[in-house]
Amino acid sequence: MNKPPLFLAAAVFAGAAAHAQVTVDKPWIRTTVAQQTTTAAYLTITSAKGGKLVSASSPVAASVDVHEMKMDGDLMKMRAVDTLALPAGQPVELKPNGLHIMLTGLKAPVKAGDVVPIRLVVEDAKGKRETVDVKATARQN
Ligand SMILES: [Cu+2]
Repeated sequence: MNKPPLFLAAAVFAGAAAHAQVTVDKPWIRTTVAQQTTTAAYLTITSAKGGKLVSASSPVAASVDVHEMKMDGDLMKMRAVDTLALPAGQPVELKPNGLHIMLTGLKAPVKAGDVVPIRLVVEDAKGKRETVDVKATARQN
């Protein structure tokens, strides 16, 4: 009966060593104008071993979701994505007119140069979750 706990400890250690499997490049967030309570953030995310982005949050917004843009007839519409697949080693680019991180219920305007923290939760193929803290700098475009 002594072996299972030891095995578990080894698994936890391996999980800890797997951190930093996810890297984020070029995070930024779009500035808002007066009365605007939504905005979008963009970044490039890469999971070395593959996984999926399962949730996002930020202290500046009531809710944060991943959205995609899709043509609906002549209209470009956005839609929430439950999870965003991150193929192993392949950068996934979130950019204007494509995938984006949607922040709704902003508590204050986002001004140029603001640094907005966004927390991403990525799950690997084994269901192990990793938290990635991102700092997105605000700019207009
Ligand atoms: Cu959106």
